[in-house]
Amino acid sequence: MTEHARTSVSGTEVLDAIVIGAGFAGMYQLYRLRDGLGLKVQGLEAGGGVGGTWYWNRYPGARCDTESHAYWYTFTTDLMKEWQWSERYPGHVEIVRYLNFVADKLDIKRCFRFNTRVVGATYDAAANVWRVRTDNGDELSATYLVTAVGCLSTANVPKIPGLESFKGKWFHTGQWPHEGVDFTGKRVAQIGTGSTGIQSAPVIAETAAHLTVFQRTANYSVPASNAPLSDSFREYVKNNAELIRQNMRASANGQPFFNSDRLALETPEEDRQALYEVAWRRGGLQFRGTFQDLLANKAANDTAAEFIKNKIRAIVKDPKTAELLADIDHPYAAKRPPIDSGYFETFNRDNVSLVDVRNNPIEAITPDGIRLRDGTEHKLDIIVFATGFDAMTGPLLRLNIRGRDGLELAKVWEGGPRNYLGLQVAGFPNLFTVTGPGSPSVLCNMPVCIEQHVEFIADAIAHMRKNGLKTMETTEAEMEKWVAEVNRAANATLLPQATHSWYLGANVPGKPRVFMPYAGGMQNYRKICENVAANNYQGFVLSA
Ligand code: NA7
Repeated sequence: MTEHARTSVSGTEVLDAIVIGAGFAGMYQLYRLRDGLGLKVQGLEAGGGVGGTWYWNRYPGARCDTESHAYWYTFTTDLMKEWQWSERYPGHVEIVRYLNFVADKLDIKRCFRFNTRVVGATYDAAANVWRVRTDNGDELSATYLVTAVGCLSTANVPKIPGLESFKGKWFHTGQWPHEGVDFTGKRVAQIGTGSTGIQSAPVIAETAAHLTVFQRTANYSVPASNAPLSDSFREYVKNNAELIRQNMRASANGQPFFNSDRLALETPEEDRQALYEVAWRRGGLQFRGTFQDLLANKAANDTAAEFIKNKIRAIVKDPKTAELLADIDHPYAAKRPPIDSGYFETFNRDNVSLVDVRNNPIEAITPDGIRLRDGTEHKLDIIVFATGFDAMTGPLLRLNIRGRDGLELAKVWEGGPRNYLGLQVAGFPNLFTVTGPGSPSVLCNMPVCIEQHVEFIADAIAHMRKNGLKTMETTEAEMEKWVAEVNRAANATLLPQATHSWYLGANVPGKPRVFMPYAGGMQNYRKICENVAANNYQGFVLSA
């Protein structure tokens, strides 16, 4: 026990901190509190190992859309120099291997209880502790509670009547069986054409007898142009680790590249097309940075949208399928822009077909397959739900968190998430939410915003302990102001124009439509947080 640990009235040890989740965020938070501050910390993780999102998302083709040399911890360049990625975009197996490498290096696995899901967390004001219950029946107490549960960890399986009657097998991509799924010779349905579906369809099609993709909303996608990394690039990364880290921290999206200063609307048509063509061939998320005004101006965005739609029409041979795939109803990158490895080309295979469920929705799942509203029935052996997540709020709400006087987080958020800086909710002292709604989170390269939050939280706790302060809690007034700022930032962009986006909670029936991530840019958000800390944690009430 460290000198900081104390004992509760019932005699059970009170930990300094509990960290929920063993992904990028939880691992670093635990390390930072334990080794940086010398606290007694317990980690709790539902999965059987470290990895977070990547522990669960093992579906065919699962791969990160941030380039590998930017998808890792950068809090120390030592780790950047020791690890070598093999491909331009890291696949899920390699990411889990990387996170295990870091966990072993930092010796943090011994501080996590795996296969342990948190089912409740209640603040005990008299003792100033959080009491956390797990599905193993344990109760743990700690002064500080940090959630590091990720933004995309609560699977969204649509409630389609009849699913329980299906005689075949079904899977959600975010809860993929660790032993894998054999599609050989099977008639497979994939519902969903977001980033996940766009990654999985080409791989499933390679072995399935037939793959039918059920598309509700057509989506843009740009080639990932994934490839093995050359030795010279890996050498470059090693020699330039500090520069890469600085660029990631200075950019709006936590990426190692910067968006161009050029404006699409001020660029002559011929040059504009040439620039898009170069960006298309280079591939990846950088396509979004071809021009500065793509997410600010609809007419500018239209130029990128039309370029991609024309590419789809050129790639897909069957004109009807091509038109369905290119019939995209929202601005480019207003929803998360996928990148792919042969997605549109997949529809040129004889064993792949596309079904429009926008105009002819899925009515029921039958024992033998999927029935559409017009009565058409698709006979199936396997259904893959690539239907996304109850994003951002879902993972937090299912923790069943109660603050002062039994106040339920679910109650405070019934009209949508409200908090300060995405970090704290009034009525929930000493509870910190890493990459909570209202922070840049999913609009940023996740490790970058995670590191910033983890460091902010660790510094705030250090400040409290140094100054003999017992609680840190934001106020209703600060939450109001921050929610207004989150809305202002979103409305300054085209992002809210994708009205069916999970950024808005629109993919989950009944979920409040509130734009959740902070769209003001990671570099600006970082400055806001630095000013808050420098001004004695302005917006938080610190009590002795
Ligand atoms: P997304 O981006 O939420 O995509 C889910 C897809 O599933 C999307 O095409 C949805 O159509 C579709 N969907 C959801 N429910 C249904 C029903 N009931 N019927 C038909 N189609 C449905 O999730 P992903 O897993 O692809 O990606 C999530 C993030 O992970 C991604 O953005 C990256 O950040 C990593 P819709 O568009 O709602 O009409």
